[in-house]
Amino acid sequence: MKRYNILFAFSLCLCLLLGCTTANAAFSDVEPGSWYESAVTQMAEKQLLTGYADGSFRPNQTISAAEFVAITARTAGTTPGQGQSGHWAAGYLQRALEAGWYDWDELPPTGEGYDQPIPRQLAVKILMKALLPSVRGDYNSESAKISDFSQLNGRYYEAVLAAYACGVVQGDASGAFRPTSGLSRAEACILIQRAEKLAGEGGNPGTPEQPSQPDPKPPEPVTSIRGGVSENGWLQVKGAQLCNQAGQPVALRGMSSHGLHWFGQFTNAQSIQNTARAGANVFRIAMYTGEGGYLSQPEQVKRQLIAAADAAIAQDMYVILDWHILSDGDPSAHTQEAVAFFTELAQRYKDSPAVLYEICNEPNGGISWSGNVKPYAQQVVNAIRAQSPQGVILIGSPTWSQDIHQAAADPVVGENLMYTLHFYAGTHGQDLRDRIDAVRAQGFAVFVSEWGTSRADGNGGVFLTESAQWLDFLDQRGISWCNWSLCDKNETSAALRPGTNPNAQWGPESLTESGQFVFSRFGK
Ligand code: IDC
Repeated sequence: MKRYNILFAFSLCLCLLLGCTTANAAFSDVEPGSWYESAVTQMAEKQLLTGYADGSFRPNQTISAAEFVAITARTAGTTPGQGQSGHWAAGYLQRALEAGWYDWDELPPTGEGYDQPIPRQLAVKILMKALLPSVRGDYNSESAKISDFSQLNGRYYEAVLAAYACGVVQGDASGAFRPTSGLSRAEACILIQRAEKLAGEGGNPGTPEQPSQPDPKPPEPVTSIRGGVSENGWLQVKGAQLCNQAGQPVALRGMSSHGLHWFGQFTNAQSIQNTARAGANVFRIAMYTGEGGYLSQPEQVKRQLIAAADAAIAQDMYVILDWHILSDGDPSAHTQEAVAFFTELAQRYKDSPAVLYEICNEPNGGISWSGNVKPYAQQVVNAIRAQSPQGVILIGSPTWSQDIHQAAADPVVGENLMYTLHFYAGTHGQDLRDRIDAVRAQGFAVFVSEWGTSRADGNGGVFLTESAQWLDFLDQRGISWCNWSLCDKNETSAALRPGTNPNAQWGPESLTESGQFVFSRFGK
């Protein structure tokens, strides 16, 4: 007994002498008094992080995506789900993906990026979504703090601006954020701890000068006219609102086809009539350009498109001709083909008030609005206008038609133009809704020409609660939409059950869970 007392007294003295605590003694390489010591120690005590088997923490090592997400998830109190790969952190990553902290393409659930360094912009997005989802930063004041703001991908603007506004991120001595570099394990701990502290305080609303910036006030509900072409005539864009010929707000709601060259059977007269009978007043024809679509077999695919458009017009529906770029993410790579195509189609349909032109489904990849999409859009708009003076034209934007704020900052010149915003209810939420409000407040019109009840990969879920929240938001603003997609593919976003007959009338048994929900929302 005596011996233990002596030992205890000895180690206590030693600890007092060295100023050590029990927890940092747990990591051989966490230096007492270092800038990160207390963050690491406290987080270890709370079991939010662990070190390595050899007793080290490796504070200077670049943190991997899996490590970052796991620590953030534990900090947020998230319990691991059922991972899709055997990776140690797959359960946390699955939960984070489901919660919409990141998109599937940023960290595919197959796991190949899990052990790679996480880029700072993605880390900040995950952190803000997980712990401080309601914080916003003012674009002008916060972007001015970031010397390399131009390096930041538009997809991360909101999260990074918010993180600067509330002080989670402070930038380095030169004011740079270095969005695509990694961050050390020590740095990550500091960021996560700062965010946790703010979250505990109820979330810091933003910069001190504008402490209580309220969320943009939802507009008064728009009473929008439904009905088809015979009732509404030529459409026109007045400010942020799509209106009918008489100038009343109008809302189009309907289905998008899947790829015309893959699931063209569901663009026939009977299928389109089935959706019209359920109350849809618009049909979108998704004509893939890549992936074996129009650019590979133009005549055949164009014939199919015209047949589908005529079938929709015969049902008194509006119809969207969609130049469906996807794997071919840069629209300006095929400007000539698009100009020729839209010139021909706009000439053909110049007297039909039913036709809307969607000129680039979803620009993506290493492209920019001002460098690629806008120059393309301006040329195609001009080509359409040479034939059709007033047909409504829908324009996509980078990041799979999410960067409408970039378009609003540098808009295409012309009348009756709308910007498309695409969302998937299992992936996208409030930040995109806020973006819609911000862009509309600037006077630009938004058309949701594609959305899904699933995750952004067309699968997962279905997310009907989130979908209903989205549709209520759109209804309230009189924003038009088309749902992805009218096909029987075995994926949750598909509206039809596998094997559905395109030549028969459909009952509820023909529709998937997604299809039943969407058809019930056309608003007959
Ligand atoms: C998906 C389809 C899927 C197909 C894939 C690639 O649902 O069956 O294999 O495209 O062609 C989009 C695109 C849309 C995608 C959809 C879901 O506009 O073509 O369809 N999505 O991933 N943008 C976001 C999601």
